[in-house]
Amino acid sequence: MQAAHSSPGRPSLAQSASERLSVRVLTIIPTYNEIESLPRTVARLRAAVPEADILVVDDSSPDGTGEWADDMASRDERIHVMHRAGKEGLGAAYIAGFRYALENGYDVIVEHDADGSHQPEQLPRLLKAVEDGADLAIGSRWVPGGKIVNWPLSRKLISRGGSFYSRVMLGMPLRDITAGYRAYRRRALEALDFDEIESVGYGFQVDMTFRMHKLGMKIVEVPITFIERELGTSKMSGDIVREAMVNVTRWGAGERLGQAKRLGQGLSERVRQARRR
Ligand SMILES: Nc1nc2c(ncn2[C@@H]2O[C@H](COP(=O)(O)OP(=O)(O)O)[C@@H](O)[C@H]2O)c(=O)[nH]1
Ligand SMILES: [Mg+2]
Repeated sequence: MQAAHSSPGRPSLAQSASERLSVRVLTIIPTYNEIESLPRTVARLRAAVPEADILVVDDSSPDGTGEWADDMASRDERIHVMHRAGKEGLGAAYIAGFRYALENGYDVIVEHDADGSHQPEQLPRLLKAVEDGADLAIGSRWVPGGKIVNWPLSRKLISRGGSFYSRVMLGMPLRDITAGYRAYRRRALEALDFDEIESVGYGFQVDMTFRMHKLGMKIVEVPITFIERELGTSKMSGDIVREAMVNVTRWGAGERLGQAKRLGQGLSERVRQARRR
């Protein structure tokens, strides 16, 4: 299933662009009870971006998702599976996937939900943004051209409100800070200390974005159409939203305190200099 022009294991980002630099892409799909959705997502990904490898990170789903993935992996060398002992949240699953990606020499690492919300057919847009220089490409619902299908107003308000609050508190000029459809350049993940990232759920995405921002990484938002799942159930909960809000407030306050301290130090330094004169 590999484009004829690319050397083994070194496909290009965009299928058609033989002249482009060859890179290895890993799409990480965290799963917990996604037996109804994962098969279709994997099939669509393999069709849309055949040169990208897939890593399913399953937290011992009781519904057999992990076994299904094992079966697929035994028949397709581009599919890999990581089994974790129990449900530890999306953030922990992604961090395990990131470590695997770095250890195995991938150049671009993608976050992709199993439930059909992220469309594999739009992945080339994210890869293109990385190819064009982004360290982090965010599939964004809240930039012009971005859309959400099948969300009630209440959930749209939580998403927009969460991004707005994060943007103001953390001082990041981004529209969709909680988005989960993303592509990272290898060096962006290499710059992180994964042990410091504790959050689950949306907080994990905000935490990652904020760290990228502080590291001076180039972050680009690419419009996507997000489609709410039709099968299976969401693992989103009030707790996850609350945790994200508490963390953003804490991080934002930490930033302001740091700024105030630096300002204070600068001022006292200037007073000292003035006295010396
Ligand atoms: N491995 C793992 N995957 C998870 C966990 N929680 C959620 N996921 C997966 O993360 C993706 C997004 O979760 P979802 O429930 O759809 O959250 P929502 O899109 O915010 O409603 C899906 O592929 C889930 O199966 C978890 O604790 N462990
Ligand atoms: Mg979902």
